[in-house]
Amino acid sequence: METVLSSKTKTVVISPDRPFVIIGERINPTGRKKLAEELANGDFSRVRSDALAQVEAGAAILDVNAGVPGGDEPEIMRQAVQMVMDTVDLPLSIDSANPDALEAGLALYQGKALINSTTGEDEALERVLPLAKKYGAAVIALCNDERGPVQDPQVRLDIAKKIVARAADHGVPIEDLLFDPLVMTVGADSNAGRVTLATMQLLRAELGVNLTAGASNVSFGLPDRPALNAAFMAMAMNSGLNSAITNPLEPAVLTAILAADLFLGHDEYGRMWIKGFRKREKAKAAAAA
Ligand code: THG
Repeated sequence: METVLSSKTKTVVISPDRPFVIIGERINPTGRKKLAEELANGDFSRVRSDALAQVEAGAAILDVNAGVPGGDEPEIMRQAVQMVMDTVDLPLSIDSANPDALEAGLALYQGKALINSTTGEDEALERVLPLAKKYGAAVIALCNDERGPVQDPQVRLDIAKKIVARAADHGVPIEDLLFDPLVMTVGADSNAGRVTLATMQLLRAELGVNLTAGASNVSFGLPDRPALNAAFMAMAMNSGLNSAITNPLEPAVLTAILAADLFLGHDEYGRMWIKGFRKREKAKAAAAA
């Protein structure tokens, strides 16, 4: 199964047979006070620099979240999407729980975007699926519903099945759905990682769908987050995760992704691994000089 996203001139394919796709997470004011302030004041310069840095580090898609507390989210989304489009040429993931903000981004975006996201709740599906159809976008589908996150992989699979059926009713094909198994911090529930990994395996085995996840969520509230995020990423990739919303500027995470791609047979002759190694050596030399 191939999930295809595009920008003006670039196409990105997410598939179990291809290298992992990094969706850069940093254009998101949640937990970034400075960025939140700047966005509220109409300063989008950090959106530009974060876009450039993440693409240079290896992101193939960029997530754009404009959720500033008390801010005009549709307007901030519009300006952020415009800034990213003016800066880099790659597909975007328009990240909001607010349908007006989703539509503000989609209406302006040139290409096949990713809508982030719908849940399995009827209300969310009836709002988001028509937007996907109208703009020809793909959709991230979270495996939760009105019950909130349930710590049971079978329940999460059943929600995914419902979303597949509902999407078909709206003319949105299964390959335009990226399922998010729900990543929550192991800091709050030590079983959260296990449940998420089992959900990934079930979704792949039962539905054959492509997957994505907010992978950095796994370590919220714990020390040494990069080490946890990197280890989780390698385990998740072995469970079928083939894209993630994560931070490619974090060397431990990026290295884990490249290593796992190599071990999973997605890096012929280790070309990407060797290229990554050379890039790190060059950066080290530049830092020492
Ligand atoms: N699923 C889907 N979309 C998502 C999430 C998900 N979007 C948002 C989020 N979860 C994924 N994105 C992030 C972005 C940042 C962080 C975690 C997940 C993060 N930020 C640091 C913090 O808050 O401490 C701050 C980073 C900084 O200062 O630069 O951890 O699950 N579909």
